[in-house]
Amino acid sequence: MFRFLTAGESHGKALSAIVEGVPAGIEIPSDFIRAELARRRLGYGRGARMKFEEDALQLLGGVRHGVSMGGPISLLIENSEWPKWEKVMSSDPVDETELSELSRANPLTRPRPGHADLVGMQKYGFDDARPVLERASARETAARVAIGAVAKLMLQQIAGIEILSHVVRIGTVDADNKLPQYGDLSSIDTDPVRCFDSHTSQEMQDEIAAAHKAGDTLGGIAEVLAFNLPIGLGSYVHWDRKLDARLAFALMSIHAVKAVEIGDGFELTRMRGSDAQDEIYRDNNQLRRRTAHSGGTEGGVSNGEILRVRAGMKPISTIPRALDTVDVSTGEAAKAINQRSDVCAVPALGVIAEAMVAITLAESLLEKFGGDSLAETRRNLQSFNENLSF
Ligand code: EPS
Repeated sequence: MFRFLTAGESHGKALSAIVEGVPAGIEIPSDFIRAELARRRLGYGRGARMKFEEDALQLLGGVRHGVSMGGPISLLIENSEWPKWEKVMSSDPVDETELSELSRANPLTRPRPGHADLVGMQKYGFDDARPVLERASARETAARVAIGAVAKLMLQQIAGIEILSHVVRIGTVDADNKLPQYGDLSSIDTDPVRCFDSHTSQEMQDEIAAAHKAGDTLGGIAEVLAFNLPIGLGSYVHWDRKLDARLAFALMSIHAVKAVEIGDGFELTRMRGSDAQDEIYRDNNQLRRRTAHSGGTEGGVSNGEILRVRAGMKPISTIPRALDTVDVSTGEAAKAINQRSDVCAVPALGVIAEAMVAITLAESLLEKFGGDSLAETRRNLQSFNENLSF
C-alpha cells in the first residue's frame, strides 16, 4: 500500500510529509527530488516568491546511503519565508503586541471569491482567513512533488515507467495536438510556459503578460503522459480501484483544478461509437490499439498503451483587480483580500500533476505486483508479463 500525508502551512516553518509503502532497495538520490522541486518553480507567470525562495529538502528517515529500507520515508522542506512570519505563524502563543504591524493592521476578513477563505472560515468557525489560506495554499504542492519524485523513482526502477507533462492551454490559447515523447521533457522544461510547441508558447506568454497588465489571472490545461505502463493496473470489478477514477481523484485534489479528462475525454461524447473506440490489431506478439482515444485505460484498467490525462485549472482567485465580497467582520460590502500573487501557475500545474499521476500509478502498481523489495516486486511483474495469455 502506497500512502502519504503532508503537513505544514504556506508561511510556516516547513512542510513535512511521510510516505509509506516504498519497497526496500529503491535508489532514492535526494538530488533527483531537489531537481523535481526546482521544476515546480519553473514557468512564466509565477509571483515574486518563486524567485527568492528555495525548496531546501531534507530526508529524515527511511533512506540509507541513497537506498530505501522499506519503512516510512520522512521528508522536510523548510520555508525560507519563515523568519518574516515567525510571530504570525508561531506554534506557541504570542503576545498580541508582538504581532507585526502588518498583521494587526490587515485582518483577513474580506474573503476572495473562488478561494477557500469563506467556506474555510464558516466550516472551522474562524473569524479571520489566516488559518484557512495558510493551509489551502498551493505551497503544499511542494510536498506532493517531493513524494511524487519518490513514486517516479519507484515506477522507473520496478517497471521502466516514465512520466512527463506539457502545457496545452493557457487562457484562450491552445497548443496544437502534437504529442511529445519522453525524450522531449528537457526541451519542454526549458520553455518559459512548458509548452511543447514553441510558436504557441510565445502566444501563451503574451496572454499572461496581458492578464498581468490588466491586474488579472489566468488558468489553463496541463497534459500528463505516462510511458511503458504494464497491462492490468486498476480494476473493472471494484469501483474504488478503477485506475481512471483514481487518477481523476488525484488530479482533482490539486489546488484550483476544476476539470479532469482521460484520453479524449469530453471530445468522445461528440463521436459515433465506431469512431470513438481504439481498434485492436496484432503487432508481432503483442495486441495493440490503433488509436489512443481512450487514453490508455479501458474498463478502469491500464491496457499497456500510453496513459494520457489532462487537468484543467481555473484562474487563480487572488486577483489584483479585486472582486466584490463582504467584510465578515462588519457585514458590509467590500473588495476582496489582495496580496502578492501569481498571474498563472499552469506550467507548475503540469509538474504537480505528474507527481499525482506517479503517486496514483505507484499505488496501483503495488496493489497488483507489490512485494517488500524491489527484486520481489520486479519478479512479480515479470512473471505476470511472461504468463500473459495474449
Ligand atoms: C500561494 C501564494 C503565493 C505563492 C504560493 C502559493 O505565496 P505568497 O502568498 O507567500 O506570495 O507563491 O506558492 C508557493 C509558495 C509555492 O511554493 O508554490 C497561494 O496562495 O496558494
